[in-house]
Amino acid sequence: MLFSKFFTYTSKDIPADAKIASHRLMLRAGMISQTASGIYCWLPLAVRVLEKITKIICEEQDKIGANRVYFSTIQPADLWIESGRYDDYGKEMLRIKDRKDGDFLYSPTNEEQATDVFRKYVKGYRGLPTMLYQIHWKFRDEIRPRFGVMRGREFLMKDGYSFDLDFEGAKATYEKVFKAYIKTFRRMGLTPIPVQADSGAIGGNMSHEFQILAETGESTLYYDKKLHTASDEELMHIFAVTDEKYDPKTSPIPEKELMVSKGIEVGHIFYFGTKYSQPMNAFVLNNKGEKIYPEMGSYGIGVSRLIAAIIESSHDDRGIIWPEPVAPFDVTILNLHTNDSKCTQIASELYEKISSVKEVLYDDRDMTVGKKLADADLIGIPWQIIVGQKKLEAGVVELKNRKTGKIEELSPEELIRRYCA
Ligand code: P5A
Repeated sequence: MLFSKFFTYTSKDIPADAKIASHRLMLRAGMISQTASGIYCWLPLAVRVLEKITKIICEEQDKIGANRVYFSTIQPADLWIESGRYDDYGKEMLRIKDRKDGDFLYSPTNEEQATDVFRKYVKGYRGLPTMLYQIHWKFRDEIRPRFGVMRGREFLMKDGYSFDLDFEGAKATYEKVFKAYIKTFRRMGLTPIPVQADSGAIGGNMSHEFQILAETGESTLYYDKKLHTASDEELMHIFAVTDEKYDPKTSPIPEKELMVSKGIEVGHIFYFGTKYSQPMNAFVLNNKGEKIYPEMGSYGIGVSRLIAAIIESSHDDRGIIWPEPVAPFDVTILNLHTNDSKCTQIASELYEKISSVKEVLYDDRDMTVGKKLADADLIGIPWQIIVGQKKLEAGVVELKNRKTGKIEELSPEELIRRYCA
């Protein structure tokens, strides 16, 4: 991609209400454009990151046999009347009338719809267990949208729904998704802290939030310090709660073993039994021909919020530092002197060759050296190849690591060999 053709406009002017680093940096890097309170347009740089995150999520969901779908964003109110949630959901739900005066809503979540699709197709126990998921836009009319895409009104969520024949099956599915989520977040360069959100009535903890440590997080976490060294198997059972649930009097962990940190909730998973399958009459016949209401769970990841969480946990004074697996590009080539024919020849050649193996943003814009270097640090692509007059005279270009700031000098040929060998 040529930067001169890439719809990305960096800026220093950002509104005063952008208080946290991720909000400020997303605006400065030209990733999002606000349309209304809590509602954003996602611009090319951000879309590339959303797609990287999506790909990682889908790969891990594939491995546990979940099926990707798109539910409709608009749902008839009838579905929610059936489950009994239509009135309970309150003002957060965006309610819509169509031209025939029919009641509709914009999906804030899709438990009802998943149950509806399930009941239309699955009639017998052989169809279980099964899991449907999507990555799609949601709308919740939050009272206080804030911190940019961190708490939006329109936001992108991965939402999954599972159906099992009995509690044991549902528990096994829940544990499978739990582990897949841990892997998913780790692959994005994050350290997830699974927090017990609800000590469910039936056997063990069956609701977890996945938190990312960050000073700007909205939740306060209390957790056993063993969590940092626990295996994936142990993670689910190590004490970790949010402040709403923490009571020093009943805490199973002595204070000196406890860590207290701020966190950002990037995922939330639930087991809820037959809460929807029963009222919506989504039954299947078991192997004895008896009616069974599937045991269900739902599993959410805040995909758009994740971008903000990743930035909160990986940035410095100069800008974003993308972890390689979610970076919008693998490497950026900076042609510092576009009017110098030697610089342009070398930079173009590097671009052509390296593009065949990596995703490259070639900064071919006619701008000052200072602006180019500042933009590259702001946008945060993990590797920068800097092509400048002086260094080229000495036969080298620079390879800079955005995270460490370390610069290596290499000849263009060596660099091509390194990437393309
Ligand atoms: C689980 C999947 C649910 O909605 N139903 C389907 C369940 N859970 S949740 O906790 O309410 O949301 C899942 C994740 O979505 C993110 N999220 C948000 N992101 C940005 N702005 C918002 N207003 C917002 N609300 C929720 C969170 O990451 C949450 O964990």
